[in-house]
Amino acid sequence: MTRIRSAALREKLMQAEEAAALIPPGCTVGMSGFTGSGYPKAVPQALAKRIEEARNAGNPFRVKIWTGASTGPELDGALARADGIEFRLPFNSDPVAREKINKGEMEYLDMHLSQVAPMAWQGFLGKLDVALIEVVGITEDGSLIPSSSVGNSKTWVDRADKIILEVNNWQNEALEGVHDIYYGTALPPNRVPIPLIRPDDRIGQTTIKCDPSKVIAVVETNSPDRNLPFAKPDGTAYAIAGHLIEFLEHEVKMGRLPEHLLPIQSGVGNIANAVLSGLNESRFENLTAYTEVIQDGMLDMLDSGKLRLASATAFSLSPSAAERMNNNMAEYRKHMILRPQEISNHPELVRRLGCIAMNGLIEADIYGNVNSTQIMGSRIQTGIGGSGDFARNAYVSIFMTPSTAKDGAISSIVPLAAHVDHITQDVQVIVTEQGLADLRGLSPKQRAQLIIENCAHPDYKPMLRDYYNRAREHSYGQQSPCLPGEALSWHQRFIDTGTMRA
Ligand code: 0RQ
Repeated sequence: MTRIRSAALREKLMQAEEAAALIPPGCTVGMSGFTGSGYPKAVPQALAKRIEEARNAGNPFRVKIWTGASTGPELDGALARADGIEFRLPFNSDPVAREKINKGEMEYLDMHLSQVAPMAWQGFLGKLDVALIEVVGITEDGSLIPSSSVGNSKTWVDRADKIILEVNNWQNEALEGVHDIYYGTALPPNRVPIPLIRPDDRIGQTTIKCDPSKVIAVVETNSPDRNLPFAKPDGTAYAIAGHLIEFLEHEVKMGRLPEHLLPIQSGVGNIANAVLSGLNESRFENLTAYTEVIQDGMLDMLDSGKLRLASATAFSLSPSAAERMNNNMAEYRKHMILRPQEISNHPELVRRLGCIAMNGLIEADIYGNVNSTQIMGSRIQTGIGGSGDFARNAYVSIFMTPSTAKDGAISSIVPLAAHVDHITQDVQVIVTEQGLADLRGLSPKQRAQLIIENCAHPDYKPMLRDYYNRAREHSYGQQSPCLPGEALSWHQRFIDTGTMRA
């Protein structure tokens, strides 16, 4: 049976090339997709081809792209390679797009993911011309069944002048019913509390409402989500996970966390994924997740039964895990809810539920300010993503990282972060393979000593101690002792010599 149950929308069926031809040069396209799942695959590639042909014919054009978060090589990769993206928000992990951004050839707005939909509604982002959304199917009345991510799809469908749909036959139809699309958000002064009290609560409907008169094309596809595989957890990752689990066990013992913990949030990246593997082997059970993405590690926890329920906005799975999820959707769907990212990352809900936030970082300074995004202060890696949504509002906000990067040439603990995404007040625990620093209730100087002693790599610890001691002597003030002329010299040394080592 066709997945396009609406007869009216079946009439809009066409090839990807024909649909791409309906996207006007210079326009803004709001696409589905979040961390490599549920993004449109055929029309973006056809659009990239059209852009290349136009450039060869001497009529270059580019478009502005909004998404949920990162997508896949068929979208960001293809369009960036064609030099077709003028402006991009709110998150990217595609290597080609990253290179263009870091060369200054593409504008990129890196946003808190929970704020994208509200800001679009507030009118702060400008006009949205076209929504291009991957779905699992279309119901009789033209409502949309989202696929492996929800992201900002609801908002793009509501806000765009025109809509193009990709119905992906690869996605398992059992996804129908997994989603919870909440329609109760409003702009101030009419905003009301969001009625979600437990991670399991369903507060919306399973489909996205869609005005069929706005739909200009429907394209059928049959392609898997394509995400990068995670690095296999190594000794460093296991050591980080070990310190973290010991900390959580201690918190339970002290009566500061309940036996089954509180809903966990786990960020993107290899380290966050490895920590989930550690949790899967821990004594904790009957856990819940109120998080942004369901990664491989969470899938393993669902398999083992350690995780009772995962609420998220998307999957972020390696190719093999995506196949596993897709083939066993009928079982997994009993334990999952996918929501719009405005809700999965909502500060009100993160605070109410008391999420345990666990996110990766690029570098932290000795006072606990965290840089999640910009290497040496200027080169983007991915983006802040949802880490800020969770870190500021979490019950306990944990950041984790190997103590060095690039084979030891870079210390992840530095005198001063070269860029700050999370201020010290939003960072309560820092973990490296060296150890854990519980910063709660500590002043800046107390924090500095603990971070240096517990988290820094032995190669850099003497340098950090030396810097800190001299800052205690010579700093302009003694609240957060600092030597401004020297504090960023570690980064400059790396840029000049390829290592932070003195
Ligand atoms: O680079 O791939 O070239 O080798 O950064 O580093 O150690 O594999 O760590 O995969 O856990 O990612 C912060 C990027 C960590 C991630 C970050 C280089 C390192 C490597 C990856 P290579 P690792 P992870 C909600 C949460 C922001 C978004 C977020 C992230 C690459 O956690 O994107 O938290 N966070 N979202 O070599 C130079 C340093 C470095 C460094 C690492 N100090 N200097 N390079 N790297 N530290 C979910 C969502 O928002 C969707």
